[in-house]
Amino acid sequence: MAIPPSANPSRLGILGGDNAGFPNGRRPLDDVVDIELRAVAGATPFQPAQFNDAAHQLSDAVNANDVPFLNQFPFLNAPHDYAGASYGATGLPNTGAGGAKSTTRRR
Ligand SMILES: [Ca+2]
Repeated sequence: MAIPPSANPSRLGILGGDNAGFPNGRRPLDDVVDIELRAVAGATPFQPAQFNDAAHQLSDAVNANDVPFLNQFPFLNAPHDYAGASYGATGLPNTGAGGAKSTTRRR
């Protein structure tokens, strides 16, 4: 018997009260890092998500993609063009948001 899709999906899957999510399958919006961090620390779906213990607070502080999903197949947006990016002092590509935008392209 399949689990029906959730009308209100939670990025925390079963830990967020959404049985249609990870680990009962994996949707693109599922935050598998946060779910696994919390599960390894002892969080279970039998404790309400609002249960205020350390296991339910663990996170990698990334709660969503930085680009939206597409409305049609393949649903996942194109990856960032790191090959053509210039890099800042942090080692991350300059995106123009909050940093100096460069028009330099590597070849
Ligand atoms: Ca996360």
